Amino acid sequence: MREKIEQLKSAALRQIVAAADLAALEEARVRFAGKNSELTALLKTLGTLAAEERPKVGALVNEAKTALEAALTEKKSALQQTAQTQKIAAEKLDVTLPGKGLKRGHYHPLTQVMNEAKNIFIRLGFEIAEGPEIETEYYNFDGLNIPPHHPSRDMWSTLFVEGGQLLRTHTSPVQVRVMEKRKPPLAIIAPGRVYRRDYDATHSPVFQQLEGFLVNKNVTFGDLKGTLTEFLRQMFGKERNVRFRPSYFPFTEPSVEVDVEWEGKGWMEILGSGMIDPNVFKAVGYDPEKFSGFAFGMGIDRIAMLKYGIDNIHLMYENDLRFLEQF
Ligand code: 2U9
Repeated sequence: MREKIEQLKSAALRQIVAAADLAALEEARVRFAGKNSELTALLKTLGTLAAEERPKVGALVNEAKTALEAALTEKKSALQQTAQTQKIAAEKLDVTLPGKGLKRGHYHPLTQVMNEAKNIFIRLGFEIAEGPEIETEYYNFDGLNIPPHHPSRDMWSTLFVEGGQLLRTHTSPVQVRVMEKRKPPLAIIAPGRVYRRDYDATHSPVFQQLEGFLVNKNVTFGDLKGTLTEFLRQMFGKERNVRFRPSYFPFTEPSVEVDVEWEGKGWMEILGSGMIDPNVFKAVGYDPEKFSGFAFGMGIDRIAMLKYGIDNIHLMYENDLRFLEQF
């Protein structure tokens, strides 16, 4: 019996010392010190021994158990220490490595040009007004001196919606609404999306406009020319050639169109303008004898195409990253 105990004890200690990891150590514990271990089984057979042997053997078994438990505890903490050291080594961070650069987003080219245009006019003293994209015929046409059945309505390829309303073909309705509510002096810009039934390289069914007007006493064509020239200089630089040429719009008289020189390719029309027609003033209740003003309108898409050399307007509405990343 004593021999058996000694054997078990040294076999157990060997296995404990040899355990390579916590799982192996647990296996040794179950095998030599667990409920179903041989040592436990030995304790249960104490009853079969002679009475004077029992306490001695019992003490031996207990001593063996205590020794095993001490060895287990010691080995366990050594293994835990090793595991911890390995884990720290494996997870080591080199804080001196360069970080992964965060990719920075940017505004859509149209938004960039729109913001630039708005800011130029804001610096010149204009304020921004906005209005609905679904409009009535009155605000889109009649109020702008474009009567029903008048051939000038053909200038806008209008998209109608149910209930007699339409998608605004320009942002002019915003300006009619402002004039109805407020009295001069006024200097307003109306930026926004507009819609026309048009489709080719330079026409999209949705595009962005910036229109504006200035109304006061004694506003002249000189004010129109000065304001727009200043805008063009800030947008395209002082060196760029521009030209004003006579044109026609139902809501302005006289009217002009402005072209910007297009390196080597002639001229590109980018805006229309004119002195506000007396009929427009009458429609909003202003006295055309007392007030005068100029109005203008420009296609933001066109300006972006000219500034960045984009030859197809649709690129700006397809949102292909290969295109957008270039701005
Ligand atoms: C009111 C009175 C007058 C706005 C104007 C233009 C000339 C014009 C086009 C340029 C290219 C639109 O983007 S485009 O297709 N616009 O030529 N717009 S005068 O005149 C107004 C507006 C509102 C009350």
